[in-house]
Amino acid sequence: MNRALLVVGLLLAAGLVASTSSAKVVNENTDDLPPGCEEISEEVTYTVRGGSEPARGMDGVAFTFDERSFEVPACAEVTVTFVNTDPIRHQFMVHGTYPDGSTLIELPGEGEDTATWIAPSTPASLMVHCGVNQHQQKGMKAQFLVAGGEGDVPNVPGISGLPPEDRHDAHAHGEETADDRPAPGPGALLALLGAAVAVGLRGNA
Ligand SMILES: [Cu+2]
Repeated sequence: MNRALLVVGLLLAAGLVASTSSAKVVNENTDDLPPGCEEISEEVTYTVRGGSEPARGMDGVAFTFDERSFEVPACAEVTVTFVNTDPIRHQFMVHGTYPDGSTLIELPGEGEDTATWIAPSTPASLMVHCGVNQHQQKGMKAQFLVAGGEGDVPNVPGISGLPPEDRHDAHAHGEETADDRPAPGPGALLALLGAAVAVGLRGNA
């Protein structure tokens, strides 16, 4: 066996493990008031479950959040604890938050993490989704209606329609990617190593 190929395989395997091992929270904001907010109007908290379990029994929905429409007052401090019910990566990403444009909770597998942001001072409909490949299309979409909102965000299951493409279509088109699959265990890593070596050997032949 070619030793260089073995090293390459091991490095690939280590990288995969590292990339799937940590939760992250991006653009949390607990004290920077959006324009027009004199103070925090109210503190609201939610615990939201996301993944395949909340989608059970929903036609055409493979992944979703157990609550998909939230109504919050202007200038409210919103704290969300996101619970991932699956052994694969999911996100709770709120678009339109101040000051960075979005706030993200990402979990590589089962577990939970919490983020806080402050709602704008004027009516807005903020879109929430999971940005992992195809998850939004499979139903992982929600909305925050701030001060009554500005209408429903499109394609929120049970609120404003079904996702445009269901899981059967996605699978038929072969669109599932590495991000979609469970985090690799030892068996998957060995398979990856084997594949790397096989590719290398074929290249040498
Ligand atoms: Cu997801």
